[in-house]
Amino acid sequence: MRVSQIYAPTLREVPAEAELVSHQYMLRAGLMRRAASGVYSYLPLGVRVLQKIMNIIREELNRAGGQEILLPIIQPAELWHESGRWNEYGEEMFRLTDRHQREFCLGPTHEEIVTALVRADVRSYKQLPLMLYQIQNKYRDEIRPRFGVIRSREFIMKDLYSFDRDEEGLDKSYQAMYDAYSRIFSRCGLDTRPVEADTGAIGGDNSHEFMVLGDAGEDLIVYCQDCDYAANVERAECAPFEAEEGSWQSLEEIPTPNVTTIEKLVELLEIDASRLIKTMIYLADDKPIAALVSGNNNINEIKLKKVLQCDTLVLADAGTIEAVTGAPVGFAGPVGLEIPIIADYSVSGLVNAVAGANKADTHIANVNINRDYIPTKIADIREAKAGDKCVRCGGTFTSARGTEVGQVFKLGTKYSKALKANFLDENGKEQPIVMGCYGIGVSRTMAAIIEQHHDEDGICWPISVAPFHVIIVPVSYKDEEQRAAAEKLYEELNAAGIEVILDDRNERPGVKFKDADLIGYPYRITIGPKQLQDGNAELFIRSSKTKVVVPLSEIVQHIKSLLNR
Ligand code: 9G3
Repeated sequence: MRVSQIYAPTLREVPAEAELVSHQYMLRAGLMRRAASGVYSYLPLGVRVLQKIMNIIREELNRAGGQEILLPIIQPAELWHESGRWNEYGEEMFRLTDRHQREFCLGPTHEEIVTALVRADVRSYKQLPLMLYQIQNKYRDEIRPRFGVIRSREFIMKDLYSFDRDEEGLDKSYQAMYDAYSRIFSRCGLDTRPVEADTGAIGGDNSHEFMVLGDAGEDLIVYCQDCDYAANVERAECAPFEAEEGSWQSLEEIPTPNVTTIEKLVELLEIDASRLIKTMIYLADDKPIAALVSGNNNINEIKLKKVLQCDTLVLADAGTIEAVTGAPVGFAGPVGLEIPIIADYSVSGLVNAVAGANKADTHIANVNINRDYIPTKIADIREAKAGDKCVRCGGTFTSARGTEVGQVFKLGTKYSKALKANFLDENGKEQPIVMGCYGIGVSRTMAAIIEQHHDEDGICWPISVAPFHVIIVPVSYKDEEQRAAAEKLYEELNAAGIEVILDDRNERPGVKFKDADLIGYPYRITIGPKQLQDGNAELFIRSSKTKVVVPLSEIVQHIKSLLNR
């Protein structure tokens, strides 16, 4: 390939809409272009990288027993009615009708489609286990597409679905995928960390997210420095507190005019926030409940919803708070409440705590659980945070932001029951197939690799996913000797099966070097007049920015050894 021919328009300026470095470089290096908000076109260099990522994925999934299929993008609404999910996703789902007014959606995921495919043909346990995957565009109408392809409305996903006869089989499929993901991401040069995740709306009982750590990440995770526990804060378990010692004092009202926040209360009473009971009033399935957590923690609403087993959970508005507590917002407390109370472990062990008095401008001291209020339930309903004790080993949690590039789920029989995908076991008894689903954001992975492999000059591609391995840059292509030497080397590298691109433009050397650094080819061979006289060329290693002079007669062998060929 030659630079004068490839469609890879590089940009000098940083596009205004790009906040993230990977988004900036993907536009500037000519890997992709924006077609609409959250919709992108991939250019030749971008496609070459995507293909390499996809081939690494295919090699590892095929090795683990996966079979590649290709599922439809337009999906009939009937299947989503059968699974009960047609109305679950609202505006995020792209919906359309065909010429006969029949309803369809553009596939945001493929559980329904693949379960309907399998139920028609799998009838016996002898046909299980089965692992089917596709690499295909997905469509989700994000409210705020941002960060380039990291959060776009059309994106490329590899989604694999496993079909087993029982939970034991699912555990094996899940582990096989978990291990395959570790190999895929490390072969892509991506440092990922698997974390325990919440299964969310898709059901099933547990899941792991493969996270790329970085400040641009939209997810918050906590991980332990002393053991390998790591979890999305949506799911991270919190260690119970040991109950405090101390004799119970009698209740005492404290005038706290206009003290409606934890901070002001801490300042006024000169006590630590951990000694306060923060009382949050929610509507769970439209019924008021109180959730208690210590002043230095936050409620984790996903955990609270699970404890309450409710469908909807929203914070109560000021009117409801006044009606339920008899006081304006900021003075709610557990003492005297007539509604169910869920107490987090961070308050259930407190002795002589301070809480709102359910009275305007008043708090109450020396509140003790089971004397002054009886919780309906004591549970882990708080959001884990840095500094918390590790629930596994007692070590200390650290927090970090992360971006999910892969996710593995145990679905169980949620879809096979809903869509009647059954098989006959050895005794001829009808059983629902046990499923798992496993996604990798392929376009998101490309962006994540750039996030982890770049410097101030541009991208530094790992060899495994680089669009080309080597770029040859003659200082002057017009110069007869330099051109001849460059063309000869180009032929030799191609003949050696090395992916090489030749910069044959009549541009100033500086422009050619800047483009090569921006696009991030791993190796650059510069053919310059001085070194050429001695039969040498200069080899530039992009990632370490080191230069070495190599005789032209040895350079092919040198590149081969660098590529471990
Ligand atoms: C929808 C819409 C958005 C969605 C979903 C459905 C996320 C949806 C969860 C998954 C789970 C796994 C297979 C590959 C790995 C992830 N956003 N999810 O189900 F209709 Cl609009 O997609 N699916």
